[in-house]
Amino acid sequence: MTEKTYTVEEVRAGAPASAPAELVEWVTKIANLTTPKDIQWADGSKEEWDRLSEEMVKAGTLIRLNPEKRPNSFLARSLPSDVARVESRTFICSEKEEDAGPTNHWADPKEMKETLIGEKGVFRGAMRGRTMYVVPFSMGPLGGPISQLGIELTDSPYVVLNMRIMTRMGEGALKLIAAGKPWVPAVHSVGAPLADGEKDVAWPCNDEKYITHFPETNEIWSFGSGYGGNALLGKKCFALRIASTMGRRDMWMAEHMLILRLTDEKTGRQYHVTAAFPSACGKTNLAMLQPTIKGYKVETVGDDIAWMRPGKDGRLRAINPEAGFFGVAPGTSYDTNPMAMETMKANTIFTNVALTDDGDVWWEGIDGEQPEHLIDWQGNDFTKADTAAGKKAAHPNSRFTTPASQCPIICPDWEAPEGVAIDAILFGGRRATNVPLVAEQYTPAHGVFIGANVSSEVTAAALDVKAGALRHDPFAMLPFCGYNMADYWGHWLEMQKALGDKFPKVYQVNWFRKNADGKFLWPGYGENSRVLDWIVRRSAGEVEAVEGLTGLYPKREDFNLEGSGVSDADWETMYTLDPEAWEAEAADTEKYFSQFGDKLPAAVREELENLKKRIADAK
Ligand code: O2Y
Ligand code: MN
Repeated sequence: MTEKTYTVEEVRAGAPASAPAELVEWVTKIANLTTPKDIQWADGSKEEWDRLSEEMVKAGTLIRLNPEKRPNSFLARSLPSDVARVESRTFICSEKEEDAGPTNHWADPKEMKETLIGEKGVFRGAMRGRTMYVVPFSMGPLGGPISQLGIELTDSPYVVLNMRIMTRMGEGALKLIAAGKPWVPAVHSVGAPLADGEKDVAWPCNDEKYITHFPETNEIWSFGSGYGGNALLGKKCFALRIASTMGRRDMWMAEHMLILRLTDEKTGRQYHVTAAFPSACGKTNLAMLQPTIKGYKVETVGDDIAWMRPGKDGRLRAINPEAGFFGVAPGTSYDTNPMAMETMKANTIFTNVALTDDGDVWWEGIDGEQPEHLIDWQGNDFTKADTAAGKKAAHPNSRFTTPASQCPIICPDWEAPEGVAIDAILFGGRRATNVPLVAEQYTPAHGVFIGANVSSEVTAAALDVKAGALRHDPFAMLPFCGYNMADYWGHWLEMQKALGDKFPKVYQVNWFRKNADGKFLWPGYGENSRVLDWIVRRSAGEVEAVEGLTGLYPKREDFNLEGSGVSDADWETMYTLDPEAWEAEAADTEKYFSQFGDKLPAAVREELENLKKRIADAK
């Protein structure tokens, strides 16, 4: 079969009039590399969504859910080998290895380009027999001062539909690009070319995967996966890995953080909080928290990523660069997150959840009794006997992709182009031992130390990380920082210096501490509003704190525990820290930090010494 070739004129003829010459040339170049059967320019319209979703239903990639239960919503089932991010195949291709640092997989940019687009490169002919979609998108509100633009070329219509939910995709973004705004080029292929007459499969992908980032040229190339963060390149690849390097160059910050607004309804005072937790630790639940203490209201700005820049007033302002939520389904219910359940009532794509006999979705942890019969995420019959045998109907990393605008508590300012002014920054993880409920930084550098020290018991969000083990996940950015982690800590220190006392204080939180019987000491969910209450009162200077081993702790009498069911004894246990255990923890931190050598900022090293002194004093 002769490969299809494209001329610039041919590509131009199929492009919207607003497409600039430089873009048409790039699309032509990638089309001649990947040789798709045709090219479609995505405009983000409803007509396009209807057409593509219908085509995918016919192709067997999507199942239309019962419109009476879940209007305009679909179920996709991926292959078992393509169900999550693949960290071992995620590469940072900076010129110098030390700029990727010891926590990233580094690849030489020239060698990686050879692997991707060289004579025998994996992208050569990768889109054969498929349509290449040109997807212009904006991360952040169109034209906003903190927003950024990108173009994803993809051979996956599933990606196009998801990008329409997760980003501001289509005509509006293209117009800004046409007006000369810079944009990030991102190329994605499922890596499953079709020979003439070959029948397609429901979930094309390739066993060989490359999720690659070129920070010096702001390029993203992703090959072999059709799933989530591997394929929706606006999310982890752009909004975190590439954006973190852009932020470093230009004095802003790209963070793995939710953003919420907390309003004190008595005074009308609004506080904005960002929070970083390792993947699948309940960020979406916290972003949509229903406070159990009276007088507070939470509104959601974002659930996963925050881009933060100093505003004209010198305060740190944050936007959510995304337009949708790509949340973990299992465990989500009207009990744990009613607002997420309301958000996904319509116009939602579900991936790898179970299907009910009446055409709706189901997963472990959803409300109500398990139906007698289900179709599991791999398309097989599934009954309670399977559950009893320890099987899961929904994949543990199954997801819903749903528009943020449908969230009943979406913040009225969630699309404010200049962002919201941040009052406090939280870091957390799943820690059954050692880490108390909440602690405030001693100093800004101690805040960076708190972030650098995040570690958590691992969940299912990545394919190749052992679940259950404790792993260091500094700033919850371990899989997402596009450069040397120690330089990233240095960048935080720089930002703190630049903003002075306007830089928000850092708080360490842990909802997951257990007692000796293995029971959680803190009820979590809506009760986390009690922690937010203390944090905002503290950041407003209304309450005092006591010096502790890991930071400044609340005084029991200042902390609202009324009606929480948490006893004084539980509180005591949460704040009982074993100096021996902390000695071991500090030794482990020292070992972890040693991999960064001279790059480790002196201020962070000093904070480790300060911790060691506090431990020695406590012994
Ligand atoms: O992208 C995936 O395959 C799942 S991972 C994910 C999805 C949404 C939000 N956060 C994450 C994460 O791993 O942090
Ligand atoms: Mn995330």
